[in-house]
Amino acid sequence: MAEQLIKTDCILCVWGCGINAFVEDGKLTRIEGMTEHPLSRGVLCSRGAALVEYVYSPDRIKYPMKKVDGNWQRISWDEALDTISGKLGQLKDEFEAHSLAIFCGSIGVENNELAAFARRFRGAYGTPNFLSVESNCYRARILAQQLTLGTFLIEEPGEAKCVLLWGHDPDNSKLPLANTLYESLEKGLDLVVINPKQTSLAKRGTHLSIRPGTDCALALSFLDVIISEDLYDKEFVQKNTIGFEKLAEHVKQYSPEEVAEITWIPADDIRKIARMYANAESASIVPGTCAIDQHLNGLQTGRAFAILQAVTGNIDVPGGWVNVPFPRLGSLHIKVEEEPIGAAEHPLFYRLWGREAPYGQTMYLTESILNEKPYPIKSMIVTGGNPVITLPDSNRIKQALEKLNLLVVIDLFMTETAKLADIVLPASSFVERSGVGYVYAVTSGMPFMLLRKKLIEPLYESWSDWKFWSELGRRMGYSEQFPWQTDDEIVEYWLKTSGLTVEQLTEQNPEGAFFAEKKYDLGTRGEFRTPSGKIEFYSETLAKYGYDPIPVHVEPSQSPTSNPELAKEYPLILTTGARVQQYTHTQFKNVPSLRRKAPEPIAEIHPETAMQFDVSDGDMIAIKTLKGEISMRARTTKDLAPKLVSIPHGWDQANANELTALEPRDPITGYTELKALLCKIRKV
Ligand SMILES: Nc1nc2c(c(=O)[nH]1)N[C@H]1C(S)=C(S)[C@@H](COP(=O)(O)OP(=O)(O)OC[C@H]3O[C@@H](n4cnc5c(=O)[nH]c(N)nc54)[C@H](O)[C@@H]3O)O[C@H]1N2
Ligand SMILES: Nc1nc2c(c(=O)[nH]1)N[C@H]1C(S)=C(S)[C@@H](COP(=O)(O)OP(=O)(O)OC[C@H]3O[C@@H](n4cnc5c(=O)[nH]c(N)nc54)[C@H](O)[C@@H]3O)O[C@H]1N2
Ligand code: SF4
Ligand SMILES: [Mo]
Repeated sequence: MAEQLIKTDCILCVWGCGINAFVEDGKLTRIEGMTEHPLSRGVLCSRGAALVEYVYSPDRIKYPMKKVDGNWQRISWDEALDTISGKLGQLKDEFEAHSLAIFCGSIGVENNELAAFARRFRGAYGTPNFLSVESNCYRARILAQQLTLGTFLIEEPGEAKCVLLWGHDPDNSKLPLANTLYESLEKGLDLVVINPKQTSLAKRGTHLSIRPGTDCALALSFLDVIISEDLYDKEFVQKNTIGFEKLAEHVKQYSPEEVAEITWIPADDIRKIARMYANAESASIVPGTCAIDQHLNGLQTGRAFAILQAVTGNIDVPGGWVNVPFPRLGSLHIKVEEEPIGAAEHPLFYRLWGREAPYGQTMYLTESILNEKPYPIKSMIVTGGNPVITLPDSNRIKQALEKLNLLVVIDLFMTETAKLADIVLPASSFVERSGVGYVYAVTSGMPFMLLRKKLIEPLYESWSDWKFWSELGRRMGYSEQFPWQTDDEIVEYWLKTSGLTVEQLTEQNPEGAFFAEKKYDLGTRGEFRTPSGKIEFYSETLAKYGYDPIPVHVEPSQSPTSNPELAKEYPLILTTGARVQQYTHTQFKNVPSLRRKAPEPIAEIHPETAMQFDVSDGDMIAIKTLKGEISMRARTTKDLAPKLVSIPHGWDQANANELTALEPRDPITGYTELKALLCKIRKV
């Protein structure tokens, strides 16, 4: 049969770049970037380019297996589903529905056919404990904006005259954005990169080398300069905001001189950038996807960013933060009244003004499994995630998962988490099922959607996640909740309410289509979905719950300032999880073309710092925190600020999360500290 071209998208990471896929005799033969895709415009990163290699990897899990006396035994899907449903029924009788936790990894985010189905099963079974990576990723940013602006807005860097790229290295983590910024630089964009590392983009703009975990102080100092020098948008502030006087008074304590001490950024640079940002015709702060949030006061930093955008009038104007509609897809939601774990400790994380988050706070999982607080979690199903490596304090997570009465993992590969399971199930990859791709076009400012087409039949005995959840649901008596039998039926159900049809997205617009227009009218309408109807610089809601109503700088729990005693023994600052283009978290280490490009995890340090510790470029070093010690090869680079160590996450042999802890947590969101800890190093 002749080669067939199918237009679809890549979700080897969250950005959903457009691809032209070529299929011949039921096999995916090759892919190329799809030029019509508005976000990626024909470019693929190295992972996308390795898609075929990934799909046909010999390491795929090929059939369901159960663990018998520590060894894997092949079983049928029937036996697997019977065992799981039998056990879940028993545990529900004995320990109530809430004893089941479902953990959905980052793969669930762009992947409705995985996450929405897992969540539906959670509703049918009746457990509130649907947990995910959003306990440490992205949710804080949504909440910060909702608290301040009432709505989650999206930055529009492609249109902006000035961009503050804050804790973000899109060359590695979001290639489509990096490409947009390089193009804008050619057209005169004022780019400021706020990062302890001088990234490739930082070399093309102004670089502010910041001490990790002090971003809120810098944002507040920008506000001090902008307000005291009268550079703010008076008309916008007067019409649309409340609490400006209190804010103006509050930020006086963050003068550039004071904040220079905190952030290690010279006061003159703080003034210069504050002026540049405020005076720009249009400006967007583009925060890292998690780098700013994984601190003790990440939520408040997010609020400070929203306040900066509002004070300068960069709200819902081209190049500012804009209101992008989400598509209306058929809902799979089933309500569960009971609150999930973590909701009691972080009430706003779970529910704000009646708006419910989809997830509980995963950082409370080990409390529940190991200490049975507030009740025991006894069983867990993990889908699209590898929490043993990606959650903080891996050793404790591992200990908890080992104690479960039932652990089921559905994945393509035998991950460190899968190795702990009682039953492992083979998942199909996204090219073996249909889906709807929109999340990351929308969160990149484009109301754009495409049909993710099934390219090939599921390999081996693998199943799509939606099929697993549906079959398990039916087996447990939830047939009514799981009526869908085929990929086509599901996609049709989703699109029914969206304004776009399956036919349109396969025949007329296989490359995808815009489903709405941006209006840029929030500011002129002056309607913000907060209790006051205005943008809230001062938050009564936060005050009511005992949190700071206006953002304040909070030192990382381990820092030379907050804990000088500890800093004597652990004198370096450790930041974890800077992205590497070849890998998505723990994934793709087994894809040869990618592994060749990035064969091992690398710890970056400044040459002067290396010298102090008698370390040379290329040496193996041990990195030690209060929590543990791991070893990696050191690379010395003047790009990284001195006194820092920057390591990647996602490697099982040198697992960054053996160095991190589940406590302390951001009081509002429950996020943990992954980006600013104290450590020491030695040559091994
Ligand atoms: N290749 C690849 N791409 C990915 C992913 C992946 O695993 N691999 N993961 C995806 C996911 S789920 C996410 S959440 C995003 C993550 O996306 P981001 O959080 O934006 O991560 P990076 O782009 O690596 O940028 C983080 C930068 O922050 C800097 N940094 C570290 N600590 C601090 C700090 O305290 N303050 C400031 N200002 N800067 C700091 C680091 O030097 C680094 O350059 O990436 C997504 N894209
Ligand atoms: N120290 C430190 N830790 C971090 C971070 C950090 O910066 N520093 N970043 C955090 C962030 S932001 C995130 S988002 C998390 C990510 O954490 P995870 O989501 O747990 O990480 P992944 O390695 O992407 O795990 C995804 C798993 O899903 C599998 N998979 C892929 N496709 C499918 C599918 O279609 N179906 C099924 N069932 N499985 C599939 C993959 O094989 C892989 O095993 O890591 C967090 N951990
Ligand atoms: S950035 Fe790379 S891995 Fe992510 S969707 Fe695009 S091509 Fe795929
Ligand atoms: Mo993430």
